[in-house]
Amino acid sequence: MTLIRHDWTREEIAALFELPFNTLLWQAQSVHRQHHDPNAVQLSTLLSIKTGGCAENCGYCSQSASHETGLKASKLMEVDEVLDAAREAKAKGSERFCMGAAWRSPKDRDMDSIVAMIEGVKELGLETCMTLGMLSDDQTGRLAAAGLDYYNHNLDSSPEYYGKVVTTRTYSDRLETLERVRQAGINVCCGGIVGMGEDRSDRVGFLHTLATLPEHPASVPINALVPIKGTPLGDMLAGLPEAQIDDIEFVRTVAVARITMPASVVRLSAGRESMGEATQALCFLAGANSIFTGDRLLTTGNQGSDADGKLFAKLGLRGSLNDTEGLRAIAAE
Ligand code: SAM
Ligand code: DTB
Ligand code: SF4
Repeated sequence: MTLIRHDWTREEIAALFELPFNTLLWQAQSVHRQHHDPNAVQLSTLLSIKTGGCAENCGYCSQSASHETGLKASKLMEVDEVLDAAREAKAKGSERFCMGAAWRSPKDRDMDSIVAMIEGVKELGLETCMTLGMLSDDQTGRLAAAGLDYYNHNLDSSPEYYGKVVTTRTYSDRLETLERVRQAGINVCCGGIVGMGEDRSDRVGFLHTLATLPEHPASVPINALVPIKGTPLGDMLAGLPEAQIDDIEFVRTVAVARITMPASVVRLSAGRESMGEATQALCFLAGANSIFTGDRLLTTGNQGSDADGKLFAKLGLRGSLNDTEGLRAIAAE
């Protein structure tokens, strides 16, 4: 087993990015095989349980009240509606149900419904994940007591680039919630977005932050920016197409995440719809072992199960019911 390190330097991570592509992929695949089944991919399904009208101003997001994206805001969904969607996700083979709310942080009055959603989804035999924004100690305790399996809270970029992405909160705010979640014993899901106009040194800084956390996140989503009209970053990309992440650079980012966080499950997340099959196949070779299934992410489209089924058949991949080895390795650190 490769050693799980938390003392990566930026120079070491930059040097990984600079390796010849074949060497990088070989290293990533070697690390991957020591910690994970190389042909199993964890399957998660997303649902937006509360859409739009968010007080934060994340430059990529369709759901911020600061951006004119034409998205209709809605209230928190009823528990029964959420459970219907979870049942459907399970019937389609998904293993984890990820519920996202467009909040800066939850209101205490919403917590009873949130707890009921977690308990109900767990009863269906699915793993649960929530992403609700910043949490207080009390709210984190309630999520843990309800048995929440994962909390998603992304760092999104390097600390230096963060001010270009969002100004209504700081990187330290994010780190604080992540620490609360970790201390409460909930698995951390934390990653970010590439293709926001950042350069490679920002991608190095982003992965460096993740790989030097006290514990590596159990799950690391790597999103490619989905450009949304009316958002600052979506509009930036429309006027500057060369800022779009290059496919090979995206695969490199996945490979470096795999090498620096060997036991984590790395998710090939938003942006798959505009990636060809060959790029996705390279991501799996580079160590990605999770995807979002279904034809919706939160507010935008996703590749959908027909295309996924075809791709998995071509590549001989299968859904993994629980990558327990990766999780055990993190727990044993
Ligand atoms: N409000 C919560 C929060 O910010 O933590 C949860 C929902 S938020 C939509 C979850 C994550 O989705 C963001 O941190 C970001 O990484 C990702 N995301 C949102 N919009 C995206 C886009 N247009 N392209 C790629 N990733 C996106
Ligand atoms: C993550 O890293 N990506 C997911 C999930 N965590 C919550 C969200 C992707 C959202 C893509 C844009 C949208 O559909 O609004
Ligand atoms: Fe709100 Fe989350 Fe969107 Fe930021 S990413 S605007 S916090 S929903």
